Amino acid sequence: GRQLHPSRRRKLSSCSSVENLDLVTSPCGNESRVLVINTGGTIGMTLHDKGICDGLGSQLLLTLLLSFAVKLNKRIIYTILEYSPLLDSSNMTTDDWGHIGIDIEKNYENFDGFVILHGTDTMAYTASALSFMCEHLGKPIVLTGSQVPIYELRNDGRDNLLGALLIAGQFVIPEVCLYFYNKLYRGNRVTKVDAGSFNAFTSPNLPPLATAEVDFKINWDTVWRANTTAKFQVRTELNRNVGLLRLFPGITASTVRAFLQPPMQGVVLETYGSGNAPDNRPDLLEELSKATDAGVIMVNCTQCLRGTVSASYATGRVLMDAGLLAGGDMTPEAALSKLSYVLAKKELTLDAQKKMMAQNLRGEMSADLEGAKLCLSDSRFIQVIAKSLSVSCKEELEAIRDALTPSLACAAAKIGDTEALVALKEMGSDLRLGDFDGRTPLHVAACEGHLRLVQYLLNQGASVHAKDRYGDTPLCNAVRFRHKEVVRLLKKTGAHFSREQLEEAGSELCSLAANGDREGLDIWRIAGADLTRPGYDGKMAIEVVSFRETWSAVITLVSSESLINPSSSVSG
Ligand code: ASN
Repeated sequence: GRQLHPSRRRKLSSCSSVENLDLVTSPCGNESRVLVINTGGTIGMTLHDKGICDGLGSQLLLTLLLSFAVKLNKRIIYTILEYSPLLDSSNMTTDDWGHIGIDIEKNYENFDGFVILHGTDTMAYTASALSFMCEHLGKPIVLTGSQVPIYELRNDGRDNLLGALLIAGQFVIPEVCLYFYNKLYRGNRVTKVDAGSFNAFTSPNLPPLATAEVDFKINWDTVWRANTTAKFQVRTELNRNVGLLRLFPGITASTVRAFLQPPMQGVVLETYGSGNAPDNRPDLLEELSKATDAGVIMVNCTQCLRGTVSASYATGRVLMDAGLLAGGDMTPEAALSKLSYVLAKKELTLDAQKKMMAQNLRGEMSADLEGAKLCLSDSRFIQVIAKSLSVSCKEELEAIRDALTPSLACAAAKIGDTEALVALKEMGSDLRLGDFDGRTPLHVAACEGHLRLVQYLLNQGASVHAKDRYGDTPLCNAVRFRHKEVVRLLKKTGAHFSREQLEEAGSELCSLAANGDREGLDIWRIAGADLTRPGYDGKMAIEVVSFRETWSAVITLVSSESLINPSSSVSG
């Protein structure tokens, strides 16, 4: 059975052959699942007399893709959820963002990644909004679409879709991203810059997260690291009383006044250059001050495509004086949707909302990192290695670092040496990376039960969804080695078993029950296993508790909330 929750607006693609597609099969047991949500846009449209309209549906999209032969060492299963009606993205509203958010939340635990097919016109807005709405995201969400419908001979839809599908199925990039024309961008950094080119998007202030050449090159240093141990959730409430106001020479105070009237609560002011506005226009500045005094949150973003607002010009300072917040290098799309998200948090005071607006929440603005980055050559460790191998150039040093440090980090995690991990991190190593078997320091720390270290790694952005070459996550490891507190912490951070793991758990549970292994059963329960899941012979764990064994196993099973009919099972 599908785990999807169709509603009136959303339905699964009606063709069952498309519902689950194995893009690649391989002898390796490692497998991942991707949910494709088709919202509409040019990518699936056909040409009619009246112009481009109508959705072709996901069936054709994926049928086209099946002609691709891809060589991967894992199997990716795609499931499609198609909205009805399919929308041109110009027709989308904040409600549609909410629907997408709800669908991702409902299906979060059943999939390793998500692809959203979307029209290009407002894709940057949707990507920005989803990036804020998705709190504590641990899996990739990749938006894509195309300039030319996929059914046309020359089109960009096929490449964009295939790239997005492969990225979402292969890499744990815990961000809302946008994939277009061979590049993966952070969703809240993009803007549409070209109506007639396949290269329609750019990310002016942040390099791409990945590029698709012969291989995908992931820029792991840029990928966002979650730094909390909280579970994924989607905030669908958004405040619609927000707006974008672009300054232009000669703008009148009455235009500004009219724009800032209630119920306006949040405004992105698009200013000149590095955040400048006229400092010889008291009438204008007064309108802005009046609005901020009345509680409207105003953010200063530049009209320039690239660059950041700075307070070094007098013409920029006047806006600070008028109560505007500096928007750094945020795109107007990101600033607007951030306002919409923050203003909907009614539990926060106005000051707390302003503070939140000024913070970097999802990598939407660059932090001032001056002096914060430790140079690779500062590291004693690297210096010693570099000397003994007689290398000196930065690229060689980095290659050595990247080859050695994942294994070193795993070794440090094994013995619970947080200091060694801190040192490795300071010299630029990425603690999220896996060794030759795809085992990350978090896997190792989970096996060993080093709770503090697990917490540290999670704070450093380690992914609870990382799979080693055997398909095991840190949660599987912690359960296997029975580290209850680690299991609790990983669960709290959003770790969960995959659908297959849950399906296969029945036999393991039965064998634990047969041995009267209460502790074993208990840890599976904490980790989220369903204790009523039957084993390979159709029996539930409760039915195989041996008479010889203690009653404790029975007690564990009976006290499990998930047990359907405890009284009849026990009395039997
Ligand atoms: N109008 C279309 C849309 O945004 C443009 C496209 O997808 N290329 O839905």
